[in-house]
Amino acid sequence: MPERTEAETNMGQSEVLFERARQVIPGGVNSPVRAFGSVGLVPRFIARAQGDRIVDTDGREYIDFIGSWGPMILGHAHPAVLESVEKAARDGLSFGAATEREVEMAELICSMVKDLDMVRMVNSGTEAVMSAVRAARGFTGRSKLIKFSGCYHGHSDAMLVKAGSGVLTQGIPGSAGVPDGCSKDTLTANYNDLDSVSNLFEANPGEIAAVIVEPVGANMGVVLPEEGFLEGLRTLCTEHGSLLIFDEVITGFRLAPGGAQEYYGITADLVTYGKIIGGGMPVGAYGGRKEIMEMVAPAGPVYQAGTLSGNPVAMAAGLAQLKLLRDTDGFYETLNRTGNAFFEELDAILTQEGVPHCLNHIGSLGCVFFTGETVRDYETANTSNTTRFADYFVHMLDRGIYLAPSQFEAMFLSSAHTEEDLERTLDAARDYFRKDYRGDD
Ligand code: KE4
Repeated sequence: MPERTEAETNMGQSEVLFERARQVIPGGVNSPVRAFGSVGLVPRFIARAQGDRIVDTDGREYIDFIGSWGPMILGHAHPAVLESVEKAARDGLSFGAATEREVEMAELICSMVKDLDMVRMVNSGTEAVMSAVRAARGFTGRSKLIKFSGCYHGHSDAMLVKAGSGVLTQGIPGSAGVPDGCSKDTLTANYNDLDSVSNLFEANPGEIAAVIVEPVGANMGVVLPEEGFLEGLRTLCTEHGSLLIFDEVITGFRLAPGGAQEYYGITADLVTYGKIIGGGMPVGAYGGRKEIMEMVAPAGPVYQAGTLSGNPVAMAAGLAQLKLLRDTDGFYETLNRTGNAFFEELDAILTQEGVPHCLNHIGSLGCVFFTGETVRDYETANTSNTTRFADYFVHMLDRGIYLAPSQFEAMFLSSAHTEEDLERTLDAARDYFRKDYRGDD
């Protein structure tokens, strides 16, 4: 029996909770990526978090590089966000009626994103994408959709075709329970391969409602758009009368106040948001120019609804977070500079220790692939040595560094990550790669 690592030994309360959870929750978790399946460990059950730290139910503290998969760009339990939530909650949790905070939220988002006329609040990124696709189909009168292998756009039926994130982590092409009728109109192209997109347009003339893309792939690990890729999608969609949908559930309000649209200087026809705009509460949104968004009920014939959409407490969290991002001088310059420096240093360690790797990063998002290939799409992402990744993950967890428990996710930095904690993380990585690759003890 191989010796158990500290991570395997220190399971304690998480193991007890996981055993209980598996009796009453499928797989013991409410989202597959939390299950630690691909790294072969009992998932850590988290008790609380503050800043860049999370604490598990055994009282063990970690430097957190998941940040709830993106929302915690200011770090956990930011006082201004908590205060805003507490204040809103005292006035009631939900009314099922219009509130001022929803108007303020829509105005704030539209003021931060150039050319965005209108948004509709929903409760998750999945809902945002599902609704944006429906609006695109309603606006164009067309049915077909192009997505990219390895991109993940939530779990609505039409999106579970060669998807990323947990689908890719589990190595499954899609999902059971999705009838052909729901996915036959979803065509898949290759990321960073404009020919694969134009071929689909040529083969389906006048039938493509939209192209949906993660402007930075962050669900097959991090994969950056190559020069001309996003511009090419913009041109193809315009030429063919199709809508370009930027799924900015991760990149929105992370790369820049205006997200990837601002960062790359490209205007999509529809954009989806989630994560950061909720400040940690369940929020999603989709938006675009007025002529498209006024297709959405009750203004137009595209139906979409939600009991808790625009929930006042969730709006309070999102408003507090977005206002801090907008009003903090140099926030994005500082965060992106810190992120670039951190990932460049990690890259240098891997290179210095002679580790075959590809480290893709942009601002506060990054990912290490254990492959000698340049990772530029789903196929090359899949050349990564996931066994090596799992070993690296366990080592880092033992050293109190909480990475995403899957090769096909991203590391998320926040403004709460201290220089000291980033240095500690680099030291842990240096030890691993030196020990593991050089045999040093
Ligand atoms: P949610 O429905 O999970 O709020 O958002 C779906 C979604 C849509 N679009 C993009 C680009 C996304 O990254 C996501 C969700 N991201 C994953 C992490 N890779 C959520 C984590 C999870 O599934 O638990």
